[in-house]
Amino acid sequence: MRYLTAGESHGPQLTTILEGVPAGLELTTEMINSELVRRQKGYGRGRRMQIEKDQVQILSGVRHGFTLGAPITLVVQNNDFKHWTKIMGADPISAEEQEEVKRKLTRPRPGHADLNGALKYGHRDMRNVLERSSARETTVRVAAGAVAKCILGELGIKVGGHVMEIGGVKAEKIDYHSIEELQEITEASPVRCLDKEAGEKMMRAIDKAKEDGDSIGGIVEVIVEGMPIGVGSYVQYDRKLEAKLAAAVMSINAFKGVEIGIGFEAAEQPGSLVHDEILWDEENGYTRRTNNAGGFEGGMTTGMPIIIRGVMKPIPTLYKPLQSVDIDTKEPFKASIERSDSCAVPAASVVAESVVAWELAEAILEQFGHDRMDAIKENIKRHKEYTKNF
Ligand code: EPS
Repeated sequence: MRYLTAGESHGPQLTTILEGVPAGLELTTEMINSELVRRQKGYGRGRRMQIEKDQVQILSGVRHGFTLGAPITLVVQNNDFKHWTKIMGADPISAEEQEEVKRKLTRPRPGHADLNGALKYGHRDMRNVLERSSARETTVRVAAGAVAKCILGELGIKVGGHVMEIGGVKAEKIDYHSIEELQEITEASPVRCLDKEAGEKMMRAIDKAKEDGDSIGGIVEVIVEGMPIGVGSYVQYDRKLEAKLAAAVMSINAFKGVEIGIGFEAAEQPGSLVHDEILWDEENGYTRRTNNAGGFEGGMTTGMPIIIRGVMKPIPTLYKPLQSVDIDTKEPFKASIERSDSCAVPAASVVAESVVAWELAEAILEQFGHDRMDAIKENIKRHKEYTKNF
């Protein structure tokens, strides 16, 4: 299974084509829209989110609520495009129109893709970079992730996510009994935080950043329950599922680091406290006493919950000006902007769930078959029996 996305932030629409989704998967517009809505919510977003009301159109590969096995095309219109038709149109515009448009960007924002992207592709107008590097693209990554979640859901694999930290405010570790309970609590929190008190403090931190014309980042965690044992492989570097997940999370806009299980904390502990002891019982087969490995050993799943965290840096588009250089005049300047989010960590937690779901669904299909959902279900059932009695 693979997918590509296309589309600019202020262009007409975002598109993704999903290739290799098995036939016979229940999939509706509503199932995808409910995920798009989750990404759009979240305390700290700017005015753009009031303009957009993301709704997917399924343009191929699905008929009467079930996938056909054919490529699935998903599109989401950008409502904001109506304000940008001249600036973002595909066809050439006249000199007078260019004069009218006048939105050439020559002042790179520190922390954004602007300068490196302009140098790489030779764009003197950095709008050509920012339009595609914008996190608006994550809309269709969430749409793709929604399809992956449907695949996992039919196989009894559940994905949840939450925000652990925003702008230095850390959530206390709160126990939850099931992914459903985690989802219920985080859905009710404007910052997707399990710890209500910390959530309030996070909102105040976002207010403060906004007042100061600044932005703040944070840490999100994704948890996946129900993965069969032994998905992924140790035999080749590019088949290690843990590495694929890390790459997927790192590919989210503004993400700068990933941890699995206890992650960096493993450096501080002896092996006897880090490694998860192996148990066996008739009902559950092989399990672990602890889950410090976050569901992975040797690039393969252990059958324990997958736990992966990612850190998002503060958004680089700031009201508070930072020093930069105009690429036309080479003069220094201090940039200020028209519109930005002060914090997009809650939205990023939904994106993280989506990209993790995609990688896991892809790994499942690679191991258990690509064509039909009913055959994949059978194969997994057999595999579970096999591993239990191994
Ligand atoms: C973004 C800048 C803002 C965000 C945008 C990502 O958009 P604009 O430049 O139109 O104000 O709102 O995020 C989204 C539109 C979205 O759907 O998440 C950026 O530069 O990355």
